[in-house]
Amino acid sequence: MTTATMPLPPGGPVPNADPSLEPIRAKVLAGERLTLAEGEMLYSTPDIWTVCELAQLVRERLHPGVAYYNINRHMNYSNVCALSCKFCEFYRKKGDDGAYTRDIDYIRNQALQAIETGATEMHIVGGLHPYLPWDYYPDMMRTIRDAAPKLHIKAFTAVEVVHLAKIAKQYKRTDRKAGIRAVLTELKQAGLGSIPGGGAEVFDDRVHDAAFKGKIRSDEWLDVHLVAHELGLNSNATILYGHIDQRRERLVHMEILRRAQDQALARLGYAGVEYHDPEAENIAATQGLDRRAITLTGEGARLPTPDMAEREAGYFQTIIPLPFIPDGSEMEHLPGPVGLENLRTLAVARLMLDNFPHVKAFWIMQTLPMAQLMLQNGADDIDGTVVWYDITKVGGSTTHQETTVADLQKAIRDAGYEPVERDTLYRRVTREGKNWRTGE
Ligand code: V47
Repeated sequence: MTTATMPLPPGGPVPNADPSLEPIRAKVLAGERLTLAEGEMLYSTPDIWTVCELAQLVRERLHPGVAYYNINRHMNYSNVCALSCKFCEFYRKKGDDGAYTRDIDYIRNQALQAIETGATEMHIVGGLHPYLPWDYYPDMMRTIRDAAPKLHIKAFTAVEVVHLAKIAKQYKRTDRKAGIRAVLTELKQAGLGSIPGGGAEVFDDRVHDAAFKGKIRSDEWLDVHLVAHELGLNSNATILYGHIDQRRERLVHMEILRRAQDQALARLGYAGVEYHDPEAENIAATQGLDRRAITLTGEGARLPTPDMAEREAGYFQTIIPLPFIPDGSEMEHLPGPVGLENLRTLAVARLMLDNFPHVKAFWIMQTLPMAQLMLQNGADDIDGTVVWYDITKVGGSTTHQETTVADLQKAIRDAGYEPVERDTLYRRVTREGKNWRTGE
């Protein structure tokens, strides 16, 4: 039988076509919020291509024809950590082989090297160091700002910020936000520009207790981001999936994040609509989050812009789904998610997180070929040149994990998009060599 005479598979030309997704399609087209039950359908349907098509529809509406990358450099000031999370390959105990803590000269040098390559951003995270004094952290910010005033400093995951509030002796159990506000205010004055999305893992107590006991829970992670937003700092969010979590728990995580973003957008003047999802009401109530839904995915919706953050009202910019990388961790026996599960989770995140402007396929963890595929299935950003990455090493890679601008641009062009260099706040960058500016 030739291909031309072969019968079509059951259900027509789309493999596993699922007509029960049509009501979801209608809601996506109308820019309406999907319920948790609809999220479960997106995860359980065999028709993954319709899920991807819908995510792509949203992505195209928000960012037609373009995909973003940046020139950045990741730096870890120390891998010494008081915690021992089971999914983590990065942490060491003081005195262990390979434990390191960078001094201020090293940090200054990193900043100088970053601007030498034209970087616009330095992304800094580290372990919860048990002995470094509080002053080390604002000193680090000032050192970078003085050496490289234009370099945007995106630093400290929420769990680090809570740790800093403790070592700065600002942390009060009775008023957690006050301590967080005190340290973020000082760090911002010293040069901090925004907060990365790490450390969120999966907002679920069962998963927390089994895989990262000792780390802050969802309520404190949210406190840090909500306070950052109140101070006019933008932030990102992650979800670390594909270990002992279940798909339902990922959806609850997304529900909590979008409710927190509803709050940030309400502060920026966005109007919400009444939204009722009986299954989600409890989740919102336990987190004390607003009940009006603000979506950005409808036809003609206006995205928030960085000048809004400068008016003391930050917001979540990007969701970054992080597939669990087992290599070298205590949970190495688990297989980790691959291929279609990664593609589907990214598409589901694009559809459920209807008020997040951007979805990032972080090429270091997804791999560049997969990140490229994701650009056609919901993602609009693939992160940057990175240079040095110590948190995860896919398939035996080392800490030197760098890609060139040419490779990033080629991956984006081959996916059918115009590559747009952005700064951390998603402003377009115009560049001549290592000199750059934003604002056109
Ligand atoms: O906080 C740790 C996660 C995060 C593993 O904000 C792991 O733009 C997978 O947050 N497998 C760090 N994930 C990465 C991160 C990030 C990356 C790129 C951009 C941005 C941004 C944020 O990685 C950690 C933790 O949540 N992580 N171990 C692992 N084995």
